Amino acid sequence: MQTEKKTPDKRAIPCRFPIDGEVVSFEQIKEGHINETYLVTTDKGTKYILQWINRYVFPNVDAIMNNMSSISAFLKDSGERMAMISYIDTLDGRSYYDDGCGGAWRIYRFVDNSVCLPRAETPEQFCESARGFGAFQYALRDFPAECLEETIENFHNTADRYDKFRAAVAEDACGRLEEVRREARFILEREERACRLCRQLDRGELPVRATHNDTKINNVLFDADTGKAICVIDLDTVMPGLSAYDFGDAIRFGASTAAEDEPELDRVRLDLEMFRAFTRGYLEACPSLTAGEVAALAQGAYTMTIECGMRFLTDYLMGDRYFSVDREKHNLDRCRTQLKLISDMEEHWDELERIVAQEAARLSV
Ligand code: GN1
Ligand code: MG
Repeated sequence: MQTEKKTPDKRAIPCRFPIDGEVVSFEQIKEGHINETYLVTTDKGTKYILQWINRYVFPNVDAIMNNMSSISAFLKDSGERMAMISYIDTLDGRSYYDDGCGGAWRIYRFVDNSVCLPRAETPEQFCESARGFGAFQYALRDFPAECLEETIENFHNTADRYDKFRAAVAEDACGRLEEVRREARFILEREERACRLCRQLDRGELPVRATHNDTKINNVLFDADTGKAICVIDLDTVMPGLSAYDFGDAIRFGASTAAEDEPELDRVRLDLEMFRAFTRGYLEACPSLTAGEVAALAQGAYTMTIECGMRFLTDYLMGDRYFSVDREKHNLDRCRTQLKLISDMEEHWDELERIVAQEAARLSV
């Protein structure tokens, strides 16, 4: 017998936590492709951020929550002045609420006077976001990364992403391959170059750090008055990784002249001024990077961009099961912007390397 799929009453979820007052408003914040986020306000005027965690993507919610508590504990013990959001336990003392319909929910107090930017409008803003991510990396420089659980296995293992991509191409589950042959070829031809960081990692040439791994600018909270970065959010993918991943993922999103899903590819370019601004902020805020890590930053931008393009295309081939989509071919449009950025990076490669070297030199004199 078929059982009906239950859906929870979302507005009732906040009452599972010790919130201050009665819920008077409940609005969805449309950011991010994976989890669902809501701004909840009570009659006392207290605001909270409530999140539904996508368990298709994050099957091990306990791992996420454990990683976050070990990081918070480390920052507290080491006396680092790095602000972090703290989740509120449920009324029965759990770190998240299981709604019995397959959903996991967690909540934190909205950070007063903070704003989240969907994109950087100026190099100064982008530089400030880099200071936020750089400060996070710096605060965790001595954190034993191996203590963190991998919340998504092989998340930035580019070689493994290639294997999954090839499997999706071979299966062509939705009959979409014909339409994307050009993009698929573009990605496959660049495998050696895309996987350079993986190989450096295997050879032990780069230190494994506790990294954020999802460094879009909308994962930084800024002070609404001063414009300064307050803290980084969306810590679900904090895992052992490379500093170049954090640098690179931020670049692929924030140094593009257009939105990640811009269908008009002529509008998509890599903005070198933005690239420089992010490099400057990141290096300033994270002076603990080794020379090898600094030398790997431009490659981080390349790897994260092609990897993300490949992930979008893999999902498109598999029927849009991972990233949420708002329109037909949404993942294909997203893939194409990333590949356009890759062409731009190839064209300006020497310049990218030069900018990183110049910004590093600027700090060491
Ligand atoms: C996802 O949901 P959001 O926007 O924070 C994805 C990132 C991608 C990004 C592309 C857990 O992040 O890896 O870079 O979309 N997060 C996960 O915009 O897969
Ligand atoms: Mg996010």
